[in-house]
Amino acid sequence: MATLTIIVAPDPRLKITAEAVASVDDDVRGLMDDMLETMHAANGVGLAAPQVGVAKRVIVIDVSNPDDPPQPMRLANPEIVWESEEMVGAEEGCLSLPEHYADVTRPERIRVRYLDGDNQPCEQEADGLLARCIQHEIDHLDGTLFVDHLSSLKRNIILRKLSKSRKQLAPA
Ligand code: GNR
Ligand code: NI
Repeated sequence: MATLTIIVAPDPRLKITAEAVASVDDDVRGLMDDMLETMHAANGVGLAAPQVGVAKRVIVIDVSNPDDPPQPMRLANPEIVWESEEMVGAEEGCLSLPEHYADVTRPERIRVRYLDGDNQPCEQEADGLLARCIQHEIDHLDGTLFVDHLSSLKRNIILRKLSKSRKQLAPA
């Protein structure tokens, strides 16, 4: 197991469309475990492979309460096969947009199809934070960040602040 470096926006590696995996083999399982370790260390509830520089359709999620036992989920090639007409707004954050938060409106309930950590096809219905997190992570696989759901004004304010704070940390 290893912790990986999380890429911060703006970065072209966060804008790519990730490739489906052929199957969940030992390599993909290793990636999933490293991603879970990285996500837990960063106190996140989800992480997508492009955030650690890997252009594969792999996500991990753990929306369990920090005081309860962990409930890690490993999903490869996740696809939303149904979404509710009801939409709901809630505040989102992203480990690739540190310290920025905004309200995002998304379908309230979804059904997702995926391969689990044992390469087994699964389907699960989700609502609440889990549904929101699955949609947020699948967005990452298609090069979409939560700021892409906001007005260009709000998006550009956040991206400019991140770009500016990075230049101060590492003068080019
Ligand atoms: O840790 C995270 N919290 C979160 C809160 C609301 C909606 C989505 C998320 S996912 C985010 C971690 C992350 O950036 N995943 O890509
Ligand atoms: Ni994110």
